Amino acid sequence: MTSLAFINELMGMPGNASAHGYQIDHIIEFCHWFMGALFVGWSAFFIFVLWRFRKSRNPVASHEGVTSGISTHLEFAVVLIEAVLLIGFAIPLWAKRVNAFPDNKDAILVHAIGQQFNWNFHLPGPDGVFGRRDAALVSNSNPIGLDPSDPASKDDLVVMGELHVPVDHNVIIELASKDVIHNFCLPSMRIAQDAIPGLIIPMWFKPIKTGTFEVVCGQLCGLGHYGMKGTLVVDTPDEYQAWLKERIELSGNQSAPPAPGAVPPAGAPKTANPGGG
Ligand SMILES: [Cu+2]
Repeated sequence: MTSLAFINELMGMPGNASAHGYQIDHIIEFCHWFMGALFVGWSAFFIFVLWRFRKSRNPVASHEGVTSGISTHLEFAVVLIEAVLLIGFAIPLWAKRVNAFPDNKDAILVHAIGQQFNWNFHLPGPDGVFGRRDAALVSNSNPIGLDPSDPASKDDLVVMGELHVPVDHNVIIELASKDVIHNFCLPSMRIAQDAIPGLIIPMWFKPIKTGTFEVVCGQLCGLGHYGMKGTLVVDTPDEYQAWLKERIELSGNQSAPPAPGAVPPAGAPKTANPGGG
């Protein structure tokens, strides 16, 4: 199957960087080849029809039409293949993505809050607990509406546009939106999820390659939609700890970061939804 995978690259897909991505790639690969075959088949049929039923050969229209059943059989075969793809592969894969979440203890937990037109990331900081968020507290200086009266929010980190995660760790992202429907799309991680005002929706993936990857908004969310991009940086564990330490220092919090090598922030309780609904 891998030797046939070049078609995805040909169609402009970026390389896969997540643990589950190859499964998605196989389905897309098969769809590309299947659509290619349909395209060639229907195009050949179209050209044949133009030639076979030209006016000089058929001066008078036939009111009887097609009598052979071959087109019905072909149509049925196409529907059958599509049904197998959908019911046999796509839906089970999707069900696995949304049902089989890793344990919070084995994952990095991050909140991503979409707004017109950027992504805010909320990390729990050294205490590993997310502070409360409230839509009523949202302001220019407090883009995610963090509640300063909540002790857990004191050491929280809020980062705009750029999220760092360590390689080979499960990452759970809880998505929210402050205004309209956005879509947190990580093409290289082969995952995307809508961010809907009034809801907190989790998604997860496991990056297997270090590097810098694009975060895009996958829903047409307004005039600035084209610019709603962010960056996902997949670090080695050491680089990740260094980044966390730097963010903690920048946020003016002097508490020590989690011990190097430790799996960082996890197991935090659900927070209030800043979208407000
Ligand atoms: Cu958007």
